[in-house]
Amino acid sequence: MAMIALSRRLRRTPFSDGVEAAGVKGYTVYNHMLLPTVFRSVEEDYRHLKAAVQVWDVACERQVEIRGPDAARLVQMLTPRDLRAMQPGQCYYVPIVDETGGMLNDPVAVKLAEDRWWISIADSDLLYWVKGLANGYRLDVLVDEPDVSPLAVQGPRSEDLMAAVFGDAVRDIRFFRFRMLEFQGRKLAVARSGYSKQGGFEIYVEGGDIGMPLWNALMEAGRSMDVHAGCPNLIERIESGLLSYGNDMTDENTPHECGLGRFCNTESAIGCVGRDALLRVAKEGPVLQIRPIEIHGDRVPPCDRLWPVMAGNAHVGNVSSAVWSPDFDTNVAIGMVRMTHWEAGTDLDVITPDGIMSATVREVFWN
Ligand code: THG
Repeated sequence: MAMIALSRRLRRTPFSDGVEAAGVKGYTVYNHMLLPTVFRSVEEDYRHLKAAVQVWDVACERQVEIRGPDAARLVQMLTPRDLRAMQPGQCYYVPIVDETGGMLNDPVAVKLAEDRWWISIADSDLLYWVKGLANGYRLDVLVDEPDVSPLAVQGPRSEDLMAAVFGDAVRDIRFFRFRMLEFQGRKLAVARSGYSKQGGFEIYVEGGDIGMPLWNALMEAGRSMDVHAGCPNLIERIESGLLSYGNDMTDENTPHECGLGRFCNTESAIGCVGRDALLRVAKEGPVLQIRPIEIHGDRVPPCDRLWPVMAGNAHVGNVSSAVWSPDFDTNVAIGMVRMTHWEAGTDLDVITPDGIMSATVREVFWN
């Protein structure tokens, strides 16, 4: 395929020099920023992620910062997840919905203080929706995109690597909690979280100037642990059932269709702008929903569009992400399937660019 042109609109990150030095072989664009997709090969990266430890430039997970007396009220307007019990030091995975209940984003919300929050966004321009609400409702808040760039450390040896750089305090951080830890005299939020199921941390690097010093410190400290530059891995994330906004769901889908009903407390999420719409759709239940799908036979081609899922001549869903899994020796996929055909064990056909392939709806993802 042809090259993509670099320009000011396609933003570099504070870690781009390190990513290039590590021999990045492919990128995607995410929140108008470079996101690496492959270093050695997607399969080699996958094996290494499951065995060792990787450092990921996920600066493209931009922060929408909300601060001021109305910050908590504004964040609750964004999501049907009830935030009343959330404490500073906690992170929540939160569906963000519009007034129709359509998904606008699926970020991690980080509560720094009662009046200061970061929304760590997936690939959509959520800043404008948040600014629009703040201004339309005349809220007493400031909304902007700060100079904060997440760096993820993922894999089974991530805790030992993080302890070498930040000290043993990292070992006491619980899942989806963060602590403020020091690096070169700067306090950074360090959370146990990340876009893999191999375990790991995310460092919210405040100030691009310490991006490369931190990248280099992690690479040096991890030399004996086989540390390598990595990135969110397509195979591992499909096996794990981690959704990709814009691929697996869009603003046409409700959180319930996305299988994110467990992150909704719509009845008690007073103030959520999508609350009435979601109360209506949640009563009936969704008529299509995300499912793990196994696609039998040869390895699938790259999935760069929806692949129709058929039951005979009836179109009953679409595959949105698919890839060959070396560990499970089959193609693993994520798709939306209509209620009539979403039961585990249902056999279906998927229309791929390589032809019609038989498939089976699975009970659970592959982890
Ligand atoms: N970390 C941070 N920001 C992010 C992502 C991230 N922004 C973009 C994107 N990823 C947002 N999407 C997700 C999707 C899944 C998860 C986090 C962000 C995730 N899900 C777990 C799960 O579904 O099992 C855990 C959810 C939970 O139990 O609360 O981690 O990765 N900073």
